[in-house]
Amino acid sequence: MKYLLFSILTLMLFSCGQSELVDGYGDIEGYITNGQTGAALSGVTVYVEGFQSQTQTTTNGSGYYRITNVQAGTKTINVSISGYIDQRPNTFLKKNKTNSVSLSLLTTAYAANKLVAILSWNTTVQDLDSNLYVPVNNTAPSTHIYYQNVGDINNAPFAVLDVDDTDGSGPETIAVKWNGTALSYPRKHRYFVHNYTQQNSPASPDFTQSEAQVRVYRNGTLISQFSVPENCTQTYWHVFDIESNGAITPSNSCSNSIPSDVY
Ligand SMILES: [Ca+2]
Repeated sequence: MKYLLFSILTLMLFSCGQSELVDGYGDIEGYITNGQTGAALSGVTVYVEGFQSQTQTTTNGSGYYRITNVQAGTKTINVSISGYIDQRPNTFLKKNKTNSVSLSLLTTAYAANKLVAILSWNTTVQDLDSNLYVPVNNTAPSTHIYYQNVGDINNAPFAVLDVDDTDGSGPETIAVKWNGTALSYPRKHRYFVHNYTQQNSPASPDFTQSEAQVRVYRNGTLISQFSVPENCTQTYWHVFDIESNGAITPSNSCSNSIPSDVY
């Protein structure tokens, strides 16, 4: 019994300690962009859910917003503008810090009947590159979609790189056609990211410092999101494969050699 009481008291103390971690206030700022074009979006409504009246603001002409003095802890940020799919990212807001929450929004028209992968990162790394292997023929090699071969969404390979960002932050967006039940080429596709800056200048910040994230939407619904692994110091990040029916199989592994073809 003594031991049980002691355990309960310890648990209570520990719980109090945990809640103290989120005492205090922090700020949130970020940029909201069009995921298809990379253009800044002005007039976007942004607020912290549960605190709408105190925190609601809109982005300026640069797509920038800032919300100050938000209680620290896990918060849901609500981001919306007419014509685009709303976003509600969860973020852990640190106290006494400016927390960065930048997002790219898709129009409902663009997102329809597609799988869309949006890569974003911070400004420490200038140039990350999105890559996709598409098995156009039933033999290797697959068609490789990247900045030198951007593809086409309406014709073979029915996949396209819409934005190549080279000056930090992204977004960098690849879209694949999906008819509701299958991809146009109903075989596995492979998506990975290359740290182009580090490859050409090894002393440059690596993936771990880039805070890279990939969000995957299918028909406008967020179905997966990935953060770069904490120990990813290599130059390639194999993020996921897309199965023939449009399902996502995570990989989240890093290497210094380009990921193998899907064959
Ligand atoms: Ca790039």
